[in-house]
Amino acid sequence: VHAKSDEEAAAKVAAAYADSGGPTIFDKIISKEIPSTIIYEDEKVLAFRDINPQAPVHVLVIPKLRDGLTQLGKAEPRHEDILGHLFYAAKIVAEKEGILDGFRVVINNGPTACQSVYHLHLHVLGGRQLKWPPG
Ligand code: D5M
Repeated sequence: VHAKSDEEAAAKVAAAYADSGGPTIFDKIISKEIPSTIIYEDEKVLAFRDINPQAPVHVLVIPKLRDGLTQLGKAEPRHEDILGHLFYAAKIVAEKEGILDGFRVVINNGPTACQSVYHLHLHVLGGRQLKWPPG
């Protein structure tokens, strides 16, 4: 019961912040004000370990420039290149982490999907048998 109300409370907070376009914790990760374990980086994207891993490998891939991409649902034609770049970076991460044979890429979009950080990010998950469907 507690877990459920905690989840509901978190979803409410997330909903309030959703799409506000304000800064997020990922800005500080990009600027390296907050430390992270970086798995891959280039001029456009950063990939780092999730602080709350849901699998032995759990890496987030984010655009360094958010450019309005608080969530996938805000994507516009101008974002096509960065969206492709993010997916290719997810493949590089899977390769580096040795999970190319089985991994999952997830994007949570909006409070109903439990998105908590409003800076687009791909979750790359693997290193164990993954179940389907996810919760
Ligand atoms: O996923 C947001 C993810 O961001 C969630 O899995 C935790 C992760 N997170 C939050 N803060 C940090 C820091 N400081 N380092 C690494 N990972 C972090 P969502 O899809 O929005 O729920």
